Amino acid sequence: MQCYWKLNSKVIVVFCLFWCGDIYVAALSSDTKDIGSEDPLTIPLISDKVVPLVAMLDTKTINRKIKVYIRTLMRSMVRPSVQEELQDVLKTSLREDSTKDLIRNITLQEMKDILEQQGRDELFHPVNNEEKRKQQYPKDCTTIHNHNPETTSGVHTIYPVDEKAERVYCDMKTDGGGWTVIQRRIDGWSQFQRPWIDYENGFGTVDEEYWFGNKNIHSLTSSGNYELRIDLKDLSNTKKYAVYNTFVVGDAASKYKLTVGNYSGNAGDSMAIHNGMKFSTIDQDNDLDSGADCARPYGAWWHNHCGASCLNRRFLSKLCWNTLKTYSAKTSVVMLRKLK
Ligand SMILES: [Ca+2]
Repeated sequence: MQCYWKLNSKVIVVFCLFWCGDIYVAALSSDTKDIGSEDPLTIPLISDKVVPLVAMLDTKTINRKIKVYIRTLMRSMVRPSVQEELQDVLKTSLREDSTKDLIRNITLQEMKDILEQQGRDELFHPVNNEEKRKQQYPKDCTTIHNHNPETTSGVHTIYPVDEKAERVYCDMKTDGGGWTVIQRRIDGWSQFQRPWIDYENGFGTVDEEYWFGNKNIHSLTSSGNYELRIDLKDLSNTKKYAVYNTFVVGDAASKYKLTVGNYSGNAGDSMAIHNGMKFSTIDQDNDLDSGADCARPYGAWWHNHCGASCLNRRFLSKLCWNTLKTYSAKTSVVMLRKLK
């Protein structure tokens, strides 16, 4: 092994990248495979007095540092879900009993050939093609819709937080489509009187009634500009809607604080009073009403004082949206869409 040891030089980087093919597989399967020789290395040096010197370098130290560097590099370059996919593709192409050894010893070219045969060669350059990655891991229904406007409404898989898959209902029809549904109440089938952790992570059935999860909603609305749309059916079965061109939900530390504004629609603005409020659930009273725990009678929401709007309330108590003529709503669909 030739080694020109300059810590601040790009030589090492080029070396490491060159070695990626070898290490790629090692990083996928195990950390046990050594790279290069660990024999001491002789490097000729010339001093400033033009006297030849000979230095002995302990390559074990160098190799260890390079290994750490490459592993770090690979972990930052190849996302875990891509690694899992690669392993899955390889496993389906190799005999089960010898998969482990083969994965460990397979060459870069062999792996590429297998991925190409499987039509998955895009995994080979997962972070070099951002647009492909976005299509492969759509963050929301807007991305799915933009990629293929013919996509129909229904349950799709999106990746709102990193590359963690979440099933969600996409409305590809209303006002041009591309909506990620974050809440739906239609028949009272799902229990909505739930604790903080459930509202944080989401619950329910995505093709029925559900809450998408404050973590997911925060992740989406902090990654770009989103509009919020709320579709309601009032007590006389008349459809009404409210759209907000500003909609942001803060992080867990802010108690998923709501920022909402720029209303339009025909349902009236029953959210304005909740602007700037923290989220409250039956086990976390973050509202401004010191005499009441708004989430208990009115359901989990960004309560200021109790009421005005409460679409997560017990279904039999009727959902409230007090700017409707009937004050209450029978059903609700809450969804968001990324703005251009
Ligand atoms: Ca209170």
